[in-house]
Amino acid sequence: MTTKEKGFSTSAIHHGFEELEQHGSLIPPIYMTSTYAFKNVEQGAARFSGEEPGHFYSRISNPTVEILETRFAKLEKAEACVAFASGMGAITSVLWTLLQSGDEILIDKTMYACTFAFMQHGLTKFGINVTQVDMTNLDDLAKALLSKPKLIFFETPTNPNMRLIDIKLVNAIAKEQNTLVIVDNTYATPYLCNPIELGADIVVHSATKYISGHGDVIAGLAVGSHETMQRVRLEGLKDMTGAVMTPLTAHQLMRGLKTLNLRMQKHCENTSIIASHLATHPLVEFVYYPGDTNNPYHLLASEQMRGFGGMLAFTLKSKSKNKLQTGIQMMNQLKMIRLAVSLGDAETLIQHPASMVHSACSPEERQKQGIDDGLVRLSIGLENVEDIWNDLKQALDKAGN
Ligand code: 4LM
Repeated sequence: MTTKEKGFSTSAIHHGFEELEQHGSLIPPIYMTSTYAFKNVEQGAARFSGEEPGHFYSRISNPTVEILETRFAKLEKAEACVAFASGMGAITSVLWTLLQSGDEILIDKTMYACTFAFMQHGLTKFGINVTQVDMTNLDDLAKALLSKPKLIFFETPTNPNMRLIDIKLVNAIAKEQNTLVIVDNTYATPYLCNPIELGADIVVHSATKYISGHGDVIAGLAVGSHETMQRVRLEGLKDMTGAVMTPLTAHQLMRGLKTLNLRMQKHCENTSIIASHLATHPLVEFVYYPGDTNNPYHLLASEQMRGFGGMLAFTLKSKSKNKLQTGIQMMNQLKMIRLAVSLGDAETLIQHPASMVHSACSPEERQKQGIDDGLVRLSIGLENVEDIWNDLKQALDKAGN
C-alpha cells in the first residue's frame, strides 16, 4: 500500500465510499428518504444543533448526496462541496448566503443568460449594486475593485463566446481588496481546470452539463472552504432557495463522473478537429475556439486549462442575406446534430444564443456582452468526428448557395 495521492480518474471512481461498510455494495446505495429517525430527543437536538454529525432532513443533507459531495470536492481540490437541484440553484444559494442589501458585486461582461438575469434583474431588486466589467481587461478590473466589492463572479471560458479570464491574475488583484472570487467552471470541468488551485474562493457548476454528461439530469454543485460551504448549506440552501439535489440525481452524477476523464478527452479531440475544419470552410467568418493557435486566448488556455474543452462558437459570412439568416438556414439543414440548448452531452448540440439561451438579454445587453446576433454555438459530442463534420459541411454548403 502506498499513501500517494490518487489520480483524477481513481478519485472520480472510488473517493469517499467504503463498500464494506455498505454490505459490500459496489455502488453507493440510493438513500431515498426525506427524514431520519433519532434514538432519542437528545440525539435529535444534537443533530439539529450540529453538536453531533449526522443527517436530520434531506433538504440539508443525505448520505448518497454526501458521497457525491465528498468526491466532487476532491476532484475540484476544495475542502467541501454542496450539491443543488440545478446550476442556478447553486449560484443563487451561494449568492443569497453571501450578500446583503447595500453590497456591491462585480460580474464579468459575458455569462450564461439566466445567471446574468439573476444578477442584473434579480439581485438589483434587493438593493445589491451589480457592476459589469470586462475581466479580460485587468486595468479596468483593478479600477473597479478599488471600491472593495463584496465579491466578483465570472465564467471561464464564457458562455457562449469563449472569452477566457485569467483566474490567477484576477485572484491576485481581488485579494488585495479582500474581495471574494467566485468562478463558474461549467465549461472547463475539474478535469481541465481547478480554479481553487489558482486562488478562487468558490467554484460553481451546472452539473447538468459535462458532470452528468448524458443529458438526463438537472443539477448543480458548489465547492469552497468548509466554513463557507457550511454557511451556504445552512443559509442559502436550507432557508433561502431549498434547491436540494435528490439522491437519485446524486447517483446519476456519480455514474457520470466515472467517465468524465474519457468523455472530456474525446470532447476535446473532436472539438479540435471540427474547429480546424470549420476554419477552412468558405462560409465561416470566425471560429471562437481557444485551441486555435491564433486565438487571443490560446496562451492563457494552454496555461490555465489541461485541454481546450468541448465547446466552440462561430459566425458565418453572408453575401445577400444577413449573417443571422444564413445561420438559421444552416442550422435548419442539419440532420444528425440536434438543435437544442444545454451542452456537454454525448450528442452534438447546436443553438443560436440570440434567439435561444441569450434571448433573455435585450439586444443592447447582448451587444454589451459581446454576443454577435449571428453567433452559433456548438457543443461537440462524442459521435464519430467525421459524421459530425459531414453533417455540418452539408448544412454549410447548402446555406452558402
Ligand atoms: C445553456 N446553461 O447554456 P442549470 N452556468 C453555466 C451554464 O451554461 C448554465 C448554468 C450555469 C444552459 C442551459 C440551457 C455556465 C446553463 C445553469 O441549467 O440551472 O443546471 O445551469 O444552454
